Order: sequence, then C-alpha cells, then structure tokens
Amino acid sequence: MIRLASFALAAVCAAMSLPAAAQFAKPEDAIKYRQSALFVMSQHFGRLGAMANGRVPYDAAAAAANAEVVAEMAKLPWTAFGPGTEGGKAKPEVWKEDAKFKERQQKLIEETGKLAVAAKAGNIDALKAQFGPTGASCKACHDSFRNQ
Ligand code: ASC
Repeated sequence: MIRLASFALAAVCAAMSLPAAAQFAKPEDAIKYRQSALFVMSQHFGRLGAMANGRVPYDAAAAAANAEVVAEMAKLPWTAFGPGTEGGKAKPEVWKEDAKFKERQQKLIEETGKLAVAAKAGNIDALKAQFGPTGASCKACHDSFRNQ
C-alpha cells in the first residue's frame, strides 16, 4: 500500500517536471489554452472594472467571485508558453527574456492575489484601490511581450 502510494506520488512528480510543452498535444493547443485563460481573466476583470468605475452597481459577492476567477486565471497561462509554442500575439521576447517574463508573471499573480483579498473586504474603496495596480500589471507584460 505504501509502495503503491509512493509509486503514484513519483508518477505525479514525474508528470509535473515534464517540459511544459509536453502538457499539450500540439503547439496550437498551448496557444489556445493560454489565450483562453487570458480571455476568461479579461472578462472577469472587466466586470470588476465596471463596478470600480461605477458603470454597474457595486455588488460585493459578485466582486469577490469575479476577483477569485481573475486570481486563479492569472496562474494558468505560463506553462503554455513552452518551447515551440511561438505564435498568437506573443512577441519573440517571451522566449528570449525569460527572467523578465517570469518577473511579469509573478507581478500579475501577486497583484491579482491582492485584488481577490481586496474584493473579499466587501467595500468598493478597497476594490477601487487595487483595480489600478492590477491593470498596470496586465499592461506591463503586454507592453513588453504582446503584439497589439
Ligand atoms: C483589461 C484587459 C486587459 C487589461 C489591460 C490593462 O480589462 O482585457 O488586457 O485590462 O488593458 O491595461
């Protein structure tokens, strides 16, 4: 039983350490995956923006739910930028400036995490205060790594 469990654990660890590209059947799948995660993120971020900017009434529960999705989506795209997955709107710099790209990813994950915390606080001022810095972290990465 213990042997089986440790075998299963070893298999999971081996799968996790596979090259990122190996998680996708083909490069187009990786591109579709990262674009999908980013698109879902943008939809939910947009709903938060509508509240933060007063275009729709503030709804604390909806804000918390939307921010939760944003924070989760922010973690996903990065494994889908593996070697051989050039394309979509990604600039070649993605595959040339690894440290900078990773730093931008971390910043987004950090800011969206703060956004989820702020949204859970249940007041619009907390949401407004963190909306701008989060959008800035989207933009900082786009400016360097995405074609318009
Ligand atoms: C959005 C969205 C982005 C970011 C960015 C912020 O709502 O789709 O890509 O915000 O425009 O500057």
